[in-house]
Amino acid sequence: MWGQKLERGSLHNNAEIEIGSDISNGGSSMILFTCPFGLKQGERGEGHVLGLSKGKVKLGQLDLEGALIARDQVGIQDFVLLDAHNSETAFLDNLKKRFTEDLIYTYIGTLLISVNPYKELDIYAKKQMDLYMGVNFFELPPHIYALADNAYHTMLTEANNHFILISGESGAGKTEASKKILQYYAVSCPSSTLLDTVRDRMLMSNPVLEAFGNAKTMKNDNSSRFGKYMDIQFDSQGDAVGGHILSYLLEKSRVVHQNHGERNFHIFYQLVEGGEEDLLRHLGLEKDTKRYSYLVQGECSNVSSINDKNDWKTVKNALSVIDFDANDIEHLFGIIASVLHLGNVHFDGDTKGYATLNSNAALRWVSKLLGVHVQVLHEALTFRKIEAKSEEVLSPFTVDHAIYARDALAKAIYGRAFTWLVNRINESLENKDSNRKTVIGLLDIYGFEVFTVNSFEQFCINYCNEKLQQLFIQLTLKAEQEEYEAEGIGWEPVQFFNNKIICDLVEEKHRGIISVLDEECVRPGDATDLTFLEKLEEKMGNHPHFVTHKLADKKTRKSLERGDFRLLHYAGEVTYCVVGFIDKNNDLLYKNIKAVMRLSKNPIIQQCFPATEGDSRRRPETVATQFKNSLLQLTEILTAKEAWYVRCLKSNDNKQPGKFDEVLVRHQVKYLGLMEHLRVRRAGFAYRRRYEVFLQRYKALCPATWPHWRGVPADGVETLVQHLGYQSDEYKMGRTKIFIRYARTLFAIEDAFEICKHELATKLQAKYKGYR
Ligand code: AD9
Ligand code: MG
Repeated sequence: MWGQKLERGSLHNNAEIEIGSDISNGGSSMILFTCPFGLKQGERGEGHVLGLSKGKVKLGQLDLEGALIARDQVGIQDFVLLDAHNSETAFLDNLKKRFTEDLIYTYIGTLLISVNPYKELDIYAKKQMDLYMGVNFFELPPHIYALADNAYHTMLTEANNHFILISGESGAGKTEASKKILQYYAVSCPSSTLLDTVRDRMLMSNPVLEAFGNAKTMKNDNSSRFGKYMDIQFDSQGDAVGGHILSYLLEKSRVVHQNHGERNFHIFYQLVEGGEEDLLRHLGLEKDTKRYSYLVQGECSNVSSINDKNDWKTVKNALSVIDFDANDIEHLFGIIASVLHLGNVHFDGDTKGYATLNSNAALRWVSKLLGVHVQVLHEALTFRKIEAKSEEVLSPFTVDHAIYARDALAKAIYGRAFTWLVNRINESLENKDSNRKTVIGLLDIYGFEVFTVNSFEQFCINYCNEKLQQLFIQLTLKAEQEEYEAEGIGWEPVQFFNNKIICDLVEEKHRGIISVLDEECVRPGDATDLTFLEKLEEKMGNHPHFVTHKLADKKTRKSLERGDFRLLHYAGEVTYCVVGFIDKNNDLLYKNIKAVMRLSKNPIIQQCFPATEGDSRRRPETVATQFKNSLLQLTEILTAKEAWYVRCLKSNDNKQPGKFDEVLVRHQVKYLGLMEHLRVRRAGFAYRRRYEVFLQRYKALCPATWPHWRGVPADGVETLVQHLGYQSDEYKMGRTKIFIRYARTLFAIEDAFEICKHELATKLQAKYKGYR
């Protein structure tokens, strides 16, 4: 029947269709058709077929009027079922086939691959959410909702914590995926009026954080410039009752500098373009982004895909849902406006080259909005306070120093206000009820990126992606294979590239790049970006993933500039320019500027610059080290949970709808380790449980194990699965666990369990009827 079109009306309820035997082997029971129940005439969609036995499909209650699309037109929806599972070309063909039909999702077992369509698809409406709710993973076509739903139901059944790791390079669709998951939970989980507030706030935290933490880059018009991990907390009934967000290293440098073709954070444009007249007047702003030095460097304030005016309204509304009152809003936007004014504070050199202010107007607005005295601020931006013996001496800044101090202040204000905002959102999402809670964590971090010039920020972002890839490898390829070995299950090891070597190169104590950088940052005297580079060359010169300009030709056959070094990352080569590494890693703010901020009358600034901060004599941790430690903590948070994966692929580099750039996608398939994952999945087992747990759950399905099994749990499980008629290739008995090869075997037993529960309940009801 495959490959041919059925006439309309030739299918009807409960008809049986012969299907290819490979489908029945793999456990998927899917048939695709153009006009399924629930879709309008002529609309194309995927429907599901219930029940599968011996190569025949029972169509259940679905109204299958319509024509079947031949299987080879839409590819295979789980790569585990792909015949040529070792062939990268077959893998790509399948992705492409599906992509061309707007089927952007494909599974490898329970891992979801998503290919960015760069166009709106009608697959995220309420009707699709309803369709996926509570349905077993492989019963419906692949979808981000299926993954979200499965994580949710597993969490409820097993009462444990989960996380969804969304990865892929910049612009691949991570943030969109994470929003879809959150929306799914918000709409699909049980509801009550009280909880609606929490739910709305969780949803509304997105536009706010995106406004303050996302920006247009050359890769993505809405690129995340911070990392975000969000726990969604559920109570034992499955209600979403609260949330908590952890944010990681915001790219603050963007506040004061943007490369050509890029923008500052969205919020600045939203405020200037969308802000109400009264508000703008109050903040001293003009309705013209070109007036502000911090907004014009990229020369692209207008972006066709972005509507700043509308987004402003969304953000204002979202802030009110998150419980910001008029005062908060006034103070928060006072800070945003003060940053814009600060950028317009310019300096001239006097005869000795010292900085003088060339106009007072901008500075007066800064001082008004931040609630600090204008003279004190003026002094802090043009003089440095040096403590000499018991005296304090004022030393004048050169113009360069003054600009440096001004920019450092702008970055500090924005960065700290962002942290304040995250904390404030967390307060509004907090659930104070101490009931038992389980969580699903959503990780959406900036993706791997390579620009023409790459700096400290790209170094941190790409290091972070190395860490996530390492986590993926550890949890899937490595742990999976080690478990088979430990359980004594016969196993042919799958070779894969382990990027631990690159993680070590960056983060190893005393020896990694971050350590070398930190050493240069504290070295008194003449440390510069170039001396840092020399130290790197000295220490890492021979490392297979590090390239200096001296060795560039030999290792990668591409030459390097003197001030550059190159890392051979898991996802490709990146050349980093060392200029700014030391400064950005130190992230110092002059003491007297901090002191001025501590006197601020703006309540948010007061919280951002607490009085206690100045007390410590200890040198604060550097930016890279703080980041490294926060990633370490994140890894610990994640490894304590059960993992689900969404691997996002970028379809092309031009943000073009429907274009599938094969070379680009092939590269991503390769470095993400998808082929290796498929190999492990195919040869491996979809499900495993400790004997005790398995027996406890399913013992009612076999008279010999119900209500109690009086022997060794492994024997009980063997008796149980024999009773259920498992074939020898369907499962393996390990040392402590049973391993089940196919998801369908598991679903069958779950279905049987549900029926059995129901029968038991009915019997019990009948038995006790007379007692009521
Ligand atoms: V970055 O690392 O933060 O720079 P992301 O987060 O991976 O990157 P994002 O989710 O922002 O990428 O997606 C980029 C753009 O692709 C979006 O703005 C959409 O225009 C487009 N996109 C991504 N996913 C989808 C989708 N499922 N449907 C339609 C999509 N468009
Ligand atoms: Mg993103």
